[in-house]
Amino acid sequence: MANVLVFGHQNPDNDAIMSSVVLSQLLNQLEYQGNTYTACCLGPLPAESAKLLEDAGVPAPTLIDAIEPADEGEEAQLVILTDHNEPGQSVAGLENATIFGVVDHHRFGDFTTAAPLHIVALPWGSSCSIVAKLFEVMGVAPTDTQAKLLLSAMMTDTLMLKSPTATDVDAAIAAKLGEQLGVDPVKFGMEVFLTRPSGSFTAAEMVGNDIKMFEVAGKKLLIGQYETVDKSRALGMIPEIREAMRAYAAEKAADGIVLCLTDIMEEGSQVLLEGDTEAAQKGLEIADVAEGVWMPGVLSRKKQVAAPILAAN
Ligand SMILES: [Mn+2]
Repeated sequence: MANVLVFGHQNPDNDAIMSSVVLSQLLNQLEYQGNTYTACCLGPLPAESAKLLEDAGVPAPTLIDAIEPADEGEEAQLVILTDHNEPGQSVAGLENATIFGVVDHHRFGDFTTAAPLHIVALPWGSSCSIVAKLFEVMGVAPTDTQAKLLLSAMMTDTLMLKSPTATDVDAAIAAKLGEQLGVDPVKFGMEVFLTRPSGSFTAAEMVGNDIKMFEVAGKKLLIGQYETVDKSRALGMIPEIREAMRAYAAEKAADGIVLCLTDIMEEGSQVLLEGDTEAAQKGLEIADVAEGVWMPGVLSRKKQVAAPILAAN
């Protein structure tokens, strides 16, 4: 018997948090393989996650910053990665851990393991959709609290099912969870979204709030996304935002940085580029324009920003 640490990616979003929290609960309920499972996170909670967990009386996941090498004669730390699988987006010292499982809805990058492992990867709209399906697979009904936490992340990750990453399966699972809770999933999602204090975000918070590192054409490219219900405030801060992008890229030793200012209501993104973004310009077919480039319909970093950049290089 071991204690397995369960965590989502760096700069956690609501899906990274809720997938680790609720999956840990499910595995503990099942006493799965006789282990215990501890939900962890690799950064501060997003505001909506903190509020949802507090309202539900569920303890926040444990903040961890690195996995240390095992002592002589000890087994390596077991981990489950949720909502990510690429080492560059994971905990420092991941190489010191044994990956017990992955529950994810992203592409697989550089990934090898020494032993067989649990992998549940489906190209659905959120990792929490997969966790919800795992309840069904394991024959367990989610409690109302679990249903609420899962549904919240399904809605934030798919931008209320509007993102092209949302599938019919997500819509069906959301409808079922909404029925259990007696809420309309989209309305509920909007309420969750509006608990974010995004109206007061600084330029640095817009840049660092939700950002991931990718290796493209031998270079390190950061791709960030700031979701808002009104992009006008951010558009008035472009020089500051660009300065914050340069600072963030320098801090992370990235070659270039892409930031999508995504307007959920207008359904599109203003895309800003800083540093060496040749790969991004090629993939997105846009230029590095001072005020950024408006890309209508672009809501998904994964599918409409990262994927075309990776595919073109
Ligand atoms: Mn996700």
